[in-house]
Amino acid sequence: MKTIIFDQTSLSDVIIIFFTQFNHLAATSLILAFIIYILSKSNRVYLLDFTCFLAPDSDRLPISTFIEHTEFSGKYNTISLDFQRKVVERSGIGNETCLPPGIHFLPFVYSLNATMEEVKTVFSLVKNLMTKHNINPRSIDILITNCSLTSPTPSLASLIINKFGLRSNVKSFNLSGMGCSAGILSISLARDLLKVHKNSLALILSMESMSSNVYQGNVKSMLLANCLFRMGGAGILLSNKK
Ligand SMILES: *[C@@H]1O[C@H](CO)[C@@H](O)[C@H](O)[C@H]1NC(C)=O
Ligand SMILES: *[C@@H]1O[C@H](CO)[C@@H](O)[C@H](O)[C@H]1NC(C)=O
Ligand SMILES: *[C@@H]1O[C@H](CO)[C@@H](O)[C@H](O)[C@H]1NC(C)=O
Ligand SMILES: CC(=O)N[C@H]1CO[C@H](CO)[C@@H](O)[C@@H]1O
Repeated sequence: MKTIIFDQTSLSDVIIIFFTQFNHLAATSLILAFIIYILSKSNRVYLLDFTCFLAPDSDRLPISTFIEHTEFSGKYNTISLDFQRKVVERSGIGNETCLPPGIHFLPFVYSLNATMEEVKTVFSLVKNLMTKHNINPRSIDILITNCSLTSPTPSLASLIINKFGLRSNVKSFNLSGMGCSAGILSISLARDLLKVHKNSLALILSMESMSSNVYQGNVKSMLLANCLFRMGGAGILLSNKK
């Protein structure tokens, strides 16, 4: 038979143990509470989803057609033509890449009209993203558009607000004329805005626009853009809602 005898010293031990344990408990729950507090305060930004723009098949321009069109345009010397051919053939650009309708014409059509038609075609991805997630355009709080060179008036942001019926007090930003870096900048801008504006939904439209931006000259570094860029765009939804 086992007996537990508490003498004076062991009793005080138990009390000490109880209090140290209790301290551990208290410390643990304090740390837990602190972690929960930090988590609830932390400015997390979530990527909900994104869609990429898929141009209609009618906009496909095989490499051979592109080369032929640049030859017919009469804007380039032989060295530039050879250079473009070499780069296009080795750059990984495929025969199924797309260029806007204006570039399919001979000679190319560079009008603002053609540019706006291209922009509106790319806008279809916003609709796809909204319907995919059943998002009411009026629930968007922040809108950022990103385009390399096309900077129309009214702005791309205003065009989207009007076309899709976003709220009139949506915080909108149109980054244009910053080249490729605008894509990264627009994500970073959205993140910073979401850290300040609680419970918000941000839509980013990042797009290319080729119609009026095909370079017609003979400077090699500028010619590279003709060979590497094609129609494209992405719609990205970010949020800080839990
Ligand atoms: C594009 O099509 C041409 C002609 O059919 C072919 O010779 C060439 O290899 C194709 N290029 C690519 C990248 O698929
Ligand atoms: C210019 O805009 C009109 C009306 O939207 C359209 O019918 C026409 O095809 C456009 N022209 C070009 C070159 O894109
Ligand atoms: C932002 O726009 C530029 C210019 O159109 C483009 O080159 C870049 O790829 C875009 N960013 C993203 C992430 O698509
Ligand atoms: C250059 C440009 O288009 N700026 C516009 C960006 O978007 C804001 C808000 O829609 C407009 O006020 C600017 O004019």
